[in-house]
Amino acid sequence: MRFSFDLTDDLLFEEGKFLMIGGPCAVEDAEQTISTAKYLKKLGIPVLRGGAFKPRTSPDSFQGLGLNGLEILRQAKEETGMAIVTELMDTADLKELMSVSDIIQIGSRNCQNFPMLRKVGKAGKPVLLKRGFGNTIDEFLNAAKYITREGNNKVILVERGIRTFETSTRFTLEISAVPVIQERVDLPVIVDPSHPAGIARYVAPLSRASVAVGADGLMIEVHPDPPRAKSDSQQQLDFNQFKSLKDEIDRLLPVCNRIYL
Ligand SMILES: [Mn+2]
Repeated sequence: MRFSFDLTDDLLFEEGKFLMIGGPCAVEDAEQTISTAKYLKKLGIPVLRGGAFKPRTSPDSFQGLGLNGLEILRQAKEETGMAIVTELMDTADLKELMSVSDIIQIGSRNCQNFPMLRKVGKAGKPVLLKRGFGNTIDEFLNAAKYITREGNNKVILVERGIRTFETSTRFTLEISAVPVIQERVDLPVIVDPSHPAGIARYVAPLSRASVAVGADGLMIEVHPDPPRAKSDSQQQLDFNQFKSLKDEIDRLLPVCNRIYL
């Protein structure tokens, strides 16, 4: 078996299982996050994403609710029983973040923040490491090694698109990274189709391609009212869009030898 580890007491992630993670780009308020969590839970999605600390390209953009955002995620977890993944932006927040988050996310911009990688490695909780958008596969795998070297093998690798000369999409989803990485390391590889797409209508086709190429899961941005989202509004799926995508994945998984985690 390529990998097998616990995400929580109830969630064993192992080869053959398909991990679905959904939720808003950012935690904006309790209503927005908890209504999304409840909807996803109803569809059987086990893990809720949502940024409390947001790495925004411009300092003028919405920066996230910080610790208040963590409290909203704590409430969503209590109300739905979903596991939580949220991004760590500053290791000073690690303890607070770990009190809520079952999985620690390291974002694309911190993929090569080596002191941070060592610290989350030592912390021992599962880590979701997103590929830096300017990183080769070798650089990405070396970043993962900073975590596993600390004795933490609970690492989920995320292909989320790289920067190329192409500007029609936000980033270029490097679908070939999935089989290449799976051949090189015994870690799960999931795909985030939302950030490379940049536009909601491309999220479903990229998701289908990810299932077909053999990804071990998907992480998708879902918002109750995408046009009003405070970040990444163009690419977030509304509930109905997510439901139809989920129906398509339901049909594809058996063909691709995967069952939902
Ligand atoms: Mn986002």
